[in-house]
Amino acid sequence: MDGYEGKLCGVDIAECDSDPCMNGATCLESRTPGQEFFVGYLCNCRNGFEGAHCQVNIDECESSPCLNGGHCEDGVNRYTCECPMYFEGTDCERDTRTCDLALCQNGATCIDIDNGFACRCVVGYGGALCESAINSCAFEPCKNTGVCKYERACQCLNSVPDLLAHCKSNETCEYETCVDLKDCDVRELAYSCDCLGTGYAGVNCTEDIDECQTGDNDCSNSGRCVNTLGGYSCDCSGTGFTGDFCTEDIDECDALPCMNGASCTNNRPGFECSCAGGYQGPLCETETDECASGPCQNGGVCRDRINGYACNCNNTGYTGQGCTVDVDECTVNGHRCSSGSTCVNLPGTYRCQCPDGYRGDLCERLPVQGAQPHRVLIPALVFLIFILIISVYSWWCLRQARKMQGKYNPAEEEKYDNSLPMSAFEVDNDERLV
Ligand SMILES: [Ca+2]
Ligand SMILES: [Ca+2]
Ligand SMILES: [Ca+2]
Ligand SMILES: [Ca+2]
Repeated sequence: MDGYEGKLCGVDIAECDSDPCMNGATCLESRTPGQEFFVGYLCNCRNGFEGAHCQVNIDECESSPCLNGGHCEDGVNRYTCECPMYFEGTDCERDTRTCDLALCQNGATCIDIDNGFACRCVVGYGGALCESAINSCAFEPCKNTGVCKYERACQCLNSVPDLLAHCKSNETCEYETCVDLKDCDVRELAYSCDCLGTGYAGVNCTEDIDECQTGDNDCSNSGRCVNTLGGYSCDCSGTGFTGDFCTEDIDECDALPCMNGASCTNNRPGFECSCAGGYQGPLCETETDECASGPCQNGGVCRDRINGYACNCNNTGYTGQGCTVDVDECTVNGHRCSSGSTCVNLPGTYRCQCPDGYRGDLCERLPVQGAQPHRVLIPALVFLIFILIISVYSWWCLRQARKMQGKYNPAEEEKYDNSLPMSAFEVDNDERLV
């Protein structure tokens, strides 16, 4: 165990004999193990020192006791302040400056007060001597080209003179310069933004104005308002106008929109095409189908042409531009009535008036023979007589055959051997073959 020696550690060592404590400290021996001074000894430091052996000189300057820029000099259990010019006192706390020194800067007004002087800064400056420009606009808080205007961030109210309210660069009041804290007013903002004409609103001109919603837009002639960030635009499509606000008429004729020889007239808005004959449509782009109205009558075939039509009246019986004029087939010799018949003109056709006895559309059939009946009757009578003779003869032959009363069956030889002359069978006519 420290501080003891011997076989049973029972002999206390006299540590203080070797002067372990520094800087004039008092050394105390510990005599009883486990009690007050178990280490064996203790250094009782003088004021201004610390540490186990009082080896450390305490730095009294550490708390920066010297005010107003005074230089601190550390001593033993004390400090001394070397004050700058015009400052006095232990801690340089006394300000002996007066307005005579004209220390206020940047156009500030100087006021003599009990301890020194005070500067009333002009707007835009702060600090004890108004030496710092504290224009919060320097931080550019106003966006989107909003114009920033600096306003003092703090002021003292009521009985406290305004001039005593100094603004630090961060624009909070130096409260200590106000007599009473409650009298010092800090504005939330030390600036204001003028957003006029920026298209934005809000404290910092960051909120887009929807000009289409507010109606604060100049889109004309039914141009469609389109909101954009910081402004708006006008969609002039379909209006016939152009320009930022759809106010300039488009001369559409410049682009030669009218087709097929049409003439173009610029209007405000729009334009107009005057079509050449035979064309139609807004741009005269369509060739008119003159056949569409069915101008060809009586089955005439219509053929469309430019700015007109033609009727093919072939085989209709009509003629003329619209196949409306009847063809007089009888006079133009266009009929086929047989000679001798009379042509009668009809609308779209003709007919043939046949002479007596002639028939057919064209009276082409010969006259009927009924007018000379002997030409038919005589051949018919001859024919009948012929039939009668044949019949009588046949009857006579049949009667003769029945008189024979028998039948003849030829032998096989008769059937197949034609060489046998019929004379071999010559018998009496009355003899019957069996
Ligand atoms: Ca906008
Ligand atoms: Ca136009
Ligand atoms: Ca046509
Ligand atoms: Ca006719």
